[in-house]
Amino acid sequence: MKSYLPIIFAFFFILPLAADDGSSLWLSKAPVVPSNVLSPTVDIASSELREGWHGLPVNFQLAQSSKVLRALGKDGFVIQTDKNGKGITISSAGETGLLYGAYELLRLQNTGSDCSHLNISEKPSYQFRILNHWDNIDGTVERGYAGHSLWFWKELPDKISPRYQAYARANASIGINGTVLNNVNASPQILSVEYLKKIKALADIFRPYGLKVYLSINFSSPVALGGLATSDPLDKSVCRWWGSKVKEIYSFIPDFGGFLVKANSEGLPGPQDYGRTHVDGANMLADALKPYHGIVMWRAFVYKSGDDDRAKQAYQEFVPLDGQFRENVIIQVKNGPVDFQPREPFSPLFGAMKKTALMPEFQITQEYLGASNHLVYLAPLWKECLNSDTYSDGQGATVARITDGSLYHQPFTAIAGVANIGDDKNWCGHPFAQANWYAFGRMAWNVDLTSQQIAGEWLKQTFKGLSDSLRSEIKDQIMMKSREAAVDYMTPLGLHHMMAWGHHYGPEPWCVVPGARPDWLPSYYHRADSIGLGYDRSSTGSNATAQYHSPLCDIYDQLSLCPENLILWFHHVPWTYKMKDGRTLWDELCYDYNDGVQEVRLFQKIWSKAKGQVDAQRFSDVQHRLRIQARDAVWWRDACLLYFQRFSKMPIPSQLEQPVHELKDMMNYHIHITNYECPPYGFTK
Ligand code: GCV
Repeated sequence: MKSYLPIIFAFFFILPLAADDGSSLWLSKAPVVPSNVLSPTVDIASSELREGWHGLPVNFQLAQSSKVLRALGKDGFVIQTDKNGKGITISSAGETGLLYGAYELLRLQNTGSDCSHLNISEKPSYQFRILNHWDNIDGTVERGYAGHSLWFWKELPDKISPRYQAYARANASIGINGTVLNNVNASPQILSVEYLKKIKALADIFRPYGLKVYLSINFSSPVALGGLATSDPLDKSVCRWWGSKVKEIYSFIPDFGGFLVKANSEGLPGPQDYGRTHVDGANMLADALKPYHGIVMWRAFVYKSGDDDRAKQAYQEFVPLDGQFRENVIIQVKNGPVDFQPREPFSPLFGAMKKTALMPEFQITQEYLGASNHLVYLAPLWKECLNSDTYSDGQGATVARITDGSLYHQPFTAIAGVANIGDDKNWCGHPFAQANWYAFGRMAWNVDLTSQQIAGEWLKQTFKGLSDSLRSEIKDQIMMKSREAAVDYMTPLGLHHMMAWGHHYGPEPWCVVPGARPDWLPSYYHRADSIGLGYDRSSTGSNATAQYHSPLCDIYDQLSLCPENLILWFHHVPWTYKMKDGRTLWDELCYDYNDGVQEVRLFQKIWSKAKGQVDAQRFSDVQHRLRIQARDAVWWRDACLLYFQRFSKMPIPSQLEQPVHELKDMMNYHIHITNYECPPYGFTK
C-alpha cells in the first residue's frame, strides 16, 4: 500500500485546475434556498451561510427597536462573536441588513480574515446603490460588450432564466440594491402593460435579495404611449397621465424604486420642448411618485450643438436651478464634465448645487476604455473623482462627502454605475471586467475602501489558486496600473475624446464626418495646430476653469500650476513648452504613449506566470485579450503620434520605440461594427 503513495501524489500534482467559465463570478456555489422558513430574505442569508460558512454557529437577530441598529439603517448590520465565544450574531434593524451581514461574513472568511473575535458594525455610504443598464427592448445593449441583454423580454414573464436569480445574488453580495433595467435612451414601450408584466416577474425574483427595480422613461410617453396631444409637464392631462401610470406600475410592483430620466439630451425629448425647465419636468414626475416613496434620478448630461464649450454646459443649465427640485429628485451627474473619458477633471457641478441632492454616475462598461478587450481596473478612476476636493466650503469638500450626504444633508443619497453585464457566460466579457462590477458595489457600500483593498478582495475570491506573491503582483502591477496605462496609450496629459466615430473603440484624432456635430469630433477637443495641442479652457479661452471653486479655478487656470495630467484639458500648450521634468510637451507626449505600450507588455509578462495557478480557460482568455490590448496600445500610440507629428513637425525621440504603422493605413482603416458589439480586435495590418 505504502509504495503507491508517491504515485497518487504525483497524480494529484499534475491534475489541471478544473475549467472555469467565469460564470460564478467572485461567489462560491449558490445554495438551494428553501421557501419561506423564516422570510424570503433571511432564508437566503441562512442558506448562504449553511452552504459557504465554516466557522462558529451564526444567529440572526432582527432588532427593529434597537436604537444602535436603527442608526445603521435597514441595510446596516452588526456582526459580533458572542460573549461566550460559542457563536456569532448578525443583527440588523432590517432583513436586508441581515443578508448583507451574511455576505460580509462570507467575504471575511473567503478573503482569509481572522474571524475568531468579530465586532463589526457597517452602514452603507449611499442609500441607493444602483446599476444602470443601457439595455434596449430589442435585446441589444448600448455600449455593451458582453453579449446581448440579460433580460429576455420575448420570453418574459412566462419563462424565467436562472440567471435572473444569480444576477440578484451577485448584486446583493456586494451591496447593490437597485437596478434600472433599460437604456436611458428609453423606448416609451417600457411603460406598456405588456412590459410591466415582464418587469414584475423580474422584480419578484430580485425582491428577496433587496434589489429594487427602476425604469428609464421617455419624457414624451404621454404622447407616444398615451395618445395625448402633448407631454408638457405643466399640462393637467399630462400630470394625470403620469399619476395613473405610476399607480399602475405600483399595482404590479409595490416596491418600485422610481424613474431615471435623460431629457433634452442628445436629441431626446424633454420639458424644454414645451418651453419648460428641468425643474418642471423632474418635479412633475416626483409628485407622481411621492405617495409611493419613489424617486426621480434626473440626468445632468446635457449639451447643445453649436453652443459654448460642451464641458461647461451642464453647469450652466443646472446651477441656476439649485434649490428648486423636490426632495425626491436626485440629479445624476457623470463623473467628469464631458463623457466618461479615461481621464477628466471632476464635474464642477459637484460642489456647486448645495441645496440639491446630487449622485455620481460612473461608467462600468468600457465605452471609451477598450470595450471588453482591454484590462482596465476602473476603481482608481472612480476614486480619483470621489476623492477630489471641490473646495465648495473650504477644504475637505470632496465629491464623496458632498454626494454621500455628510456635508450638505439631503434626504436621499445615491450613486450609479452603467452596467457592463450581458448574457455572456462570464457576464462581463473580459474576466477582469467582473472586478469593475464588484468594485462599483463595494465602493458604493463603503466609499472609503481603497482601490487596492477592493482589488485584493476580488482576486482572492475569483482566482483562488494564485500564490500570495503572484496575487500581489497582479493586483499592484496589473490591476492598479491598468487605468494609468490606458490613459497613457490613449489620451495622456488631459487629451480626451480622440476615439473613433460611433463605436468609440480605436484612435481617430483625424476623424472628419461631413455634417457631424463638431463636439462629436476629436478635433473639437485636441485642437492640434502648428503652435501646440489642447483645449484652452482657461480665462483666455472658454473659461471653464471659472466653474471651479478657489483655489482650484486658479490652479487649473494657470499653465504653470495646472496638474500635468490635465494640462491639455485646460490649456492649448505649445509643442516646445517645458514640462516639469524638463522635456518639451512633444517629447513628453511621446514618452507617455510609449510608457502605455510598455506597461501593457509588462501585464502580459506578469500574467504569463499565472499559467497553472489559474484554470486554463480563464488563463488563455485573459492572455488572448492582453495580446489584443498590446496590439491596440501600439495602434493608439502610432496613430496619435504620427498624426500630431504633422503639426509639431518634431521627431519622435530616438531612444523610444519607433512607430510600426503607416499613418495613411491607419487613416484608411475602419472597423465595421454597430455600437452594440465588442470589436474583435484592433488594427492588425
Ligand atoms: C446612452 C454617450 C454615449 C451614449 C450614451 C450617452 C448617455 O454619449 O456615447 O451611448 O447614451 O453618453 O450617457 O446618455
